[in-house]
Amino acid sequence: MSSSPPPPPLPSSMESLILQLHEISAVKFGNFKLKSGISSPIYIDLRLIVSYPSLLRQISQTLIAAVPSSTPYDLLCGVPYTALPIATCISTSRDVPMLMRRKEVKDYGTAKAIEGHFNSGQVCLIIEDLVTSGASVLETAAPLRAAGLKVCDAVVLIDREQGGRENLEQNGIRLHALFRLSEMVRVLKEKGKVAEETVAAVLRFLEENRRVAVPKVEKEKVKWVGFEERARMSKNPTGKKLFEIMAQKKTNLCLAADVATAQELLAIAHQVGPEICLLKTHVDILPDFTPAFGSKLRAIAERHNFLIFEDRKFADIGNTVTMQYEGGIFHILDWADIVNAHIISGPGIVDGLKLKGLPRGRGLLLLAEMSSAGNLAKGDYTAAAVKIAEDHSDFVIGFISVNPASWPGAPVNPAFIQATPGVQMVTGGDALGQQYNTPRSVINDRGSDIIIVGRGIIKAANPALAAREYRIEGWLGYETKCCSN
Ligand code: S5P
Repeated sequence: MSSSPPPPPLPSSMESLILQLHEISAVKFGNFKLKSGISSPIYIDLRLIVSYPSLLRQISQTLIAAVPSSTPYDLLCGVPYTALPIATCISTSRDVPMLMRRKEVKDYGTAKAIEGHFNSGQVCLIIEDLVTSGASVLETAAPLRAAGLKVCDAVVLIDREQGGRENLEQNGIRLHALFRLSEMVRVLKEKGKVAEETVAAVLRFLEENRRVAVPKVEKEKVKWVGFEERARMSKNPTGKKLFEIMAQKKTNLCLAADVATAQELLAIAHQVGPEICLLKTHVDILPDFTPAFGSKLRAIAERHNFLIFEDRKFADIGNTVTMQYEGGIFHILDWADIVNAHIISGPGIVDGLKLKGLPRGRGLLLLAEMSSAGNLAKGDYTAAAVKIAEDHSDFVIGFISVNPASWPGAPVNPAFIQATPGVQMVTGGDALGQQYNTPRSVINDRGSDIIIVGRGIIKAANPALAAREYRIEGWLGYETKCCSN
């Protein structure tokens, strides 16, 4: 038995809403299997309301008016999918910004669980069409809360009175409902829309199913593997060495040494060397490059125990890249432990680079994603990079990635290393499309291993100190993963 007292009669506006829902066949009687697994003699399909704009508007307005004025909120989020149009209507009519939760987080790139702008600490009101156990509201509240939003209230059209209110309350969410299912069927009976036996069957069903448990979503236990073990898993000598250096030096920081001259680069390599596992160069930006550059940098790398990654981003056919890798004025093959490549030209690029690089024990990172706004490295492109890497795991040591935790089949084979650019202590971007995430979000939320930091360090007043701070942040992220294992 429900402990709550019988509700007061519904206002006529609510009765009219119920009759309209019945009119458009959004209320069905029969035998239906619900999301929670139980069989129900009544089914409510509010997806239909998109075909009735004036009803949709009416529902939206009545719904938001049901939220007590003492309930504050900065944002709205509709539970996908049925409540999305309702939330949109409320958002536009009340001028309250809306967020969207992605139902399929199996997306790539910068894909987030939540779309829209918000600040941590803002309050988000959840909009839902109908609540049974409350599971759907909780599924939407979880990523909102994980993103730093406060979720304290949810407003729904219909409360099926099957434990949703209590389950939500236990999770800190107050439920505001326009009406209960029992009220709805009583109105339909009074108006002669449904037979007495049917109403009795529904009420009996409600009585027998007062508490539908929220289905437990067992988080798949992913076996977490530390860098030492991953060093053993890598099939490439440079890949192994990189993991070993990270574990020994306790650093997952890569410096993007995008400074103006070779002289400056060698100087900063010296300063920052103790903090990093990897130093990334763009050798073609150095006006004072000389053939001795490579050996000088290698001497510093050996002294401080880091590897050298020339961010050449090869992109041509296999035959051309063999020449670009080995020849020209830079002779990259001679001094860079690691290079990277786009896969736009297909797997032949990896074959070409491998031809030259593998006999020298070098490694290759594939650009599976990019950090810049509007880039095209996502979806099938990212999946193709993973496939090519698997097919060449003796030479490919990992990926340049942004959000590998969101790739289908994630986590990817732990023998591969994930290195992520677009990192600064605060989120943001530059004027040319670069997008920054914080070290902790890159390592902990986005499933990466290495933070690649350029201007965050080289433009700092004291680059060595800044590098230390990034290293500490990145490593804390790694250690957090170890602890939560
Ligand atoms: O998608 C990418 C790939 C790379 S390698 N986005 C990037 O920013 N990079 C490189 O990372 C870029 O070429 C630069 O050297 C570094 C980022 O530098 P920052 O100054 O923005 O930290």
